[in-house]
Amino acid sequence: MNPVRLLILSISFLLLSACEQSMAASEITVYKSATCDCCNGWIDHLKEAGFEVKAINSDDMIGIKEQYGVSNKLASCHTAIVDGYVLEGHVPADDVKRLLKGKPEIAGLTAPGMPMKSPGMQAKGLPPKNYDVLAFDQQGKTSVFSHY
Ligand SMILES: [Cu+2]
Repeated sequence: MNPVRLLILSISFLLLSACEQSMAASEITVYKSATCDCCNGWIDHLKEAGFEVKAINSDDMIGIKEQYGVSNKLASCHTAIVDGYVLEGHVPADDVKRLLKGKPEIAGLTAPGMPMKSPGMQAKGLPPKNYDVLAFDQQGKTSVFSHY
């Protein structure tokens, strides 16, 4: 094989593997207060579902929620960002996957408050139950994304 052809081949291989890497699970950045236990439970749930998670402790969660357009009514404990979307509170990993696949024109998803039967709030491995995950837009308008 001539060297130029070999070079082209290896470059395209490099590009291909870089591309595959970016297609792999998106990294989720989670802002939480240092003392939040259920936040860590949710982070474990995301990791188990295959997501890369970067957790950042903050002592200004109110400021972070303001910055990302999460109103009081929609607020929970942690605020996370993935691919430009906001994830507020105990949103199940399956919903995050559906969000990233469908890429709807919304600001993000929220599970307002602290639903007792949600990942991070209840014993590991139990299915989410008795709450709604809401999609919300820039104006704070909501619709039900998932019903558990
Ligand atoms: Cu919580």
